[in-house]
Amino acid sequence: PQVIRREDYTPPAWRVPEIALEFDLDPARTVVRSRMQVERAGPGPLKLDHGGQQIVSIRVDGASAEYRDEGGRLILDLPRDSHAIEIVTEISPEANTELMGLYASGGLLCTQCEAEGFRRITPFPDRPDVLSRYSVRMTADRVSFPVLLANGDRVGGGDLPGGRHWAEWRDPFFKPCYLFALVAGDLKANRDHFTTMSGRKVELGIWVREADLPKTAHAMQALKDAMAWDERVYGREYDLDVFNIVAVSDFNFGAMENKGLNIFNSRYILADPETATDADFDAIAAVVAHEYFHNWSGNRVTCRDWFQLSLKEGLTVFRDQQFSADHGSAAVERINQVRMLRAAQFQEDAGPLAHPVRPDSYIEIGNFYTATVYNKGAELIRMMATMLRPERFRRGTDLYFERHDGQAVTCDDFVKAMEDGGGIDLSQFRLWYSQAGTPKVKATVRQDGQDAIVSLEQTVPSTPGQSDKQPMPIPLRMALFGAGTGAAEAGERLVVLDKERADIRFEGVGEAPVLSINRGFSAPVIVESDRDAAALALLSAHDDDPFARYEALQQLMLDTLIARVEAGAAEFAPVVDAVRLTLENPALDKAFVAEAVLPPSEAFIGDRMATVDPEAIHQAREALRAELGRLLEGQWRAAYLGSASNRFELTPAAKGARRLRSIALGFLMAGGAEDAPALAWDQFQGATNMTDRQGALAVLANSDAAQREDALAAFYARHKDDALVLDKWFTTQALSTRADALEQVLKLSQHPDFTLSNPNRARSLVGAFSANQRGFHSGEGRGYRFLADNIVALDAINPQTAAKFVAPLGRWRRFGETRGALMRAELERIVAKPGLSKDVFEQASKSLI
Ligand code: DPP
Ligand code: ZN
Repeated sequence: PQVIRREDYTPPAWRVPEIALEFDLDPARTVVRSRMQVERAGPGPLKLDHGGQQIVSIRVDGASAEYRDEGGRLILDLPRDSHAIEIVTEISPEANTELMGLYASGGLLCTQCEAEGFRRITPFPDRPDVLSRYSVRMTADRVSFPVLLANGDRVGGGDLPGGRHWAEWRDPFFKPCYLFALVAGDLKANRDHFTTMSGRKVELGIWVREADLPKTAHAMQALKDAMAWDERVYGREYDLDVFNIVAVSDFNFGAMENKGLNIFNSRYILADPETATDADFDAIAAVVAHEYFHNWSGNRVTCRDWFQLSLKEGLTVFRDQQFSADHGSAAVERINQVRMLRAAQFQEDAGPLAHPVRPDSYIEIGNFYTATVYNKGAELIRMMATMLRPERFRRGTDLYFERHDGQAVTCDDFVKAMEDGGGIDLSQFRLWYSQAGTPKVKATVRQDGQDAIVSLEQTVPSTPGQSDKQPMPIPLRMALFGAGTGAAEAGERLVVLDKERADIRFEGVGEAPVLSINRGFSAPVIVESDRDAAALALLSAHDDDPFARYEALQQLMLDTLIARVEAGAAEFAPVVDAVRLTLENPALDKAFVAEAVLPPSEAFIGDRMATVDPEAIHQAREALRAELGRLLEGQWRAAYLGSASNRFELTPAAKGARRLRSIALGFLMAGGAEDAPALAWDQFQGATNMTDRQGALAVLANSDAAQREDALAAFYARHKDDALVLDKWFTTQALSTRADALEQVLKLSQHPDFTLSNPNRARSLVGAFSANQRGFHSGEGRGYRFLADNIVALDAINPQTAAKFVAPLGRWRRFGETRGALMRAELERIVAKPGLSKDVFEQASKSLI
């Protein structure tokens, strides 16, 4: 397959200022007529990407035209500087299992065009730097498809003979074709409105199947909150008279920011207390906000080419993170963001698929919707914001939006706007966009008379294709605390480590102070320090930065668990004491306590070890959980009973209480409290909301309790008709920490409700299981074979989603010789498969290197 390189970028030879599309919609056979006005922008023929659909006719200025087909591209040599092109094609939405382009989902017809799906609808220069004004006319059966939606505003519609009807939409804004969307179906709207800061009224609609209407209130509130927030925090106002969202059940991504017509995976819209957990509610608000924010960071200002994907995604993730922090517990939000970054992005950065935030090459762009582009990209924006401080950061974003409105630009254009608007030199900072790999910072403290000197040293590891790295500017928020007292010795300072080494002097501090570093996780790096258990315990009890406090306890647990795995023994006492103090500290809120007392995940422990022994890690972590459960039984019981709720509320306090309740239950179970299984069963049975019910189910599913089977069966019986909840049933079992998880998963893959053709369901079992470190690596390679079999099977249906499942096999170097060889063998088997998609080929072949 062909490799696309960033350095080969050339501007398009032809612009397409206007396009009028006509869809004669039918699930089996849809006719698409495209009329484009094209204008020459440079030398060369007109190149139209196409997705292999049937071409009925191509006419240039009214006459049938000559064209050649060069590997998926139609080439038209055009004599003049401006032409009218008309193309008629035929597509079959119901045969489209890739879910890219126009496809059918649960009786609806809908589109997904990012990144390169538009070409599967009609031949077009399918690249984000070709901006057009769209008008869209749809005709369809009136009974099956009473609602017809597209981007922009509805400008007309009416009935037609033969039981059909039509509607026409126009979008006044220039946009790239990846933001095109249409939806046809039997949908009902939750309608509301929002008045913008300049007093314009915007009609809002969330379109779902009628039965799902009661589950749209939370998403609607999130949308209105997001609209108000973007005005307040970034000065960004919405620009059309309508904003529609549609929920569909078959979707490759989480959601899509099409101009004025967002299309969502239903899991990020539908929620009520009976079927959605608190985490689901939070994810819905975050994704609704994310897609809405794209209207400026992505749509008004878009990407020049797909190498610049982080321009819109990194910035928009950062914006949705800020939104979530402002609407909940900022500390817990940050903890969750970092947990996610470490679980997905640090692993990616440390493996064969490592790539810079702005990649240099790809085979299939679908493979670059990654944690690096999204989440590390967001951390880059955060570092700039930290160095600039809020006011100058805002001047930078104002300049960015003003300067580039209506343009398709690069990551470098964003950085330049930050420099010009914020007044800062970011020349060296640009390395963060081009160098892959997670930097390591070594930090040590020594005394120098009355002063303390913090010595910092950075290294950036080599990654595939990048061996020689330069030092990057790393903004580190740090402070010092008195060793005996825990009192602040030196107030917080922002130090930018921009060389390989630096010594930072803190003047006039007491004896042997304790270093608090990377507070708030100010930089996406791994810090290695020589802080011992006592120092970490001190920070865990006294640090005034909540993230640093969380981090200290995590580090203490991590050091302890690694020592346990490596040396076979380690003192648990310091961890037990630190957890006790955290549980007994009345100044801490429950949401924070719940996150702080959780030991690092098995995968995260593995990431810090040279060779991962999943079973040893599991045993060590379980031993710690058992000890904590046993020795702090009274505290867990108090936390459990003190967190009962009688009324469902979505406040941070109520959510924190529910979280702590299920975590306390888990520790009581781990500690072997005799009544724990009964408590779990009672919580499961008596739950008035999904958070409590699933929390109890997970505790039981991980246990040998007699109630386990009953709980799983009851959950299934109660929710079997709700696909999103049934996904949870699969996931809970796929993530089970029990020794038989693999056997259970193999069985579940034969369950009548399991299917690969729905991406959510595929992810709920296959994707979830590959993240279960103990289960996936058990069974002498049978877990690997299960994953590979499913990748190959799914590749025939939906290559983009299949390719997302490859990464866990690519971690073969980390799991020792025996496991490594078995993992490699599966990758080789995948690569050898005839007819493999380029999506899976790229991920599997790169994973072998
Ligand atoms: N652009 C989408 C998002 O991340 C993904 N297709 O919002
Ligand atoms: Zn996005």
